[in-house]
Amino acid sequence: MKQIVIKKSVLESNDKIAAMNRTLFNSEHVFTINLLGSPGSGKTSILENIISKISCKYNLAVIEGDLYTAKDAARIARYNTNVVQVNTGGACHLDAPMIYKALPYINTTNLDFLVIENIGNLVCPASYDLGEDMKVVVMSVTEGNDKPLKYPSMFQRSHIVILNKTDMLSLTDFNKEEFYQDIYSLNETIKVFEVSCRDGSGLDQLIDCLMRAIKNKKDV
Ligand SMILES: Nc1nc2c(ncn2[C@@H]2O[C@H](COP(=O)(O)OP(=O)(O)OP(=O)(O)O)[C@@H](O)[C@H]2O)c(=O)[nH]1
Ligand SMILES: [Mg+2]
Repeated sequence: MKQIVIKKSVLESNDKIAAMNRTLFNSEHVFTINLLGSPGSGKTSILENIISKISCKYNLAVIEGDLYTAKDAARIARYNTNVVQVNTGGACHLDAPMIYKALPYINTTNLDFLVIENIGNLVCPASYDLGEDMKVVVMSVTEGNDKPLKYPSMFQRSHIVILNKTDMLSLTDFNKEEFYQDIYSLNETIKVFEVSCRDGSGLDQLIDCLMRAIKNKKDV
């Protein structure tokens, strides 16, 4: 009982800072996504593909969440992208105050698109609003098609699910029919993109969708 009260107050104060982040993103017309998913599902690999195709057209910045290392930020920095590493020191999710503290290190003036790669975890990060426009969850076929029903809030709160590593489909027992049935039973408006960072399939459709959203936010 006591734990429930504490959790509520943490989320309430998180929401206040998330609203401040959102106000900044809206005033600067920055389309912002919270990139979520299990460890190793392919979040950074997808981000690398997004950067290569979007950065010639739009100004992009990245906030990388990691428990202790700067390995993903180092991958992103290779693309000459504005990237800030946030280390949580062991915490299993990013929260809105962490993003608020990172924002002074990003020039949001003339920024079009901000991607926040969250900690690899299908549970806790779903509960923390960061001020983003969209939650985008990455899951890979190697994780098994039962994950949406086992970790429902992540899929209920996301706008997009990226089903990654489709090049490995034939090596797994992933059942696409069950996956689609489960995912739409949790969230009937979620958009699904089947992609592979290995052979590049499906990425153009995903990137078109993101580019439309970036443009819409610019035009608001
Ligand atoms: N076969 C295959 N491997 C992939 C694909 N996408 C990513 N990988 C591999 O999966 C591993 C994990 O990819 P990352 O992009 O680091 O995954 P992540 O979700 O960012 O991982 P964390 O940040 O540690 O949670 C790497 O070895 C990638 O090369 C894919 O579409 N197909
Ligand atoms: Mg990563």
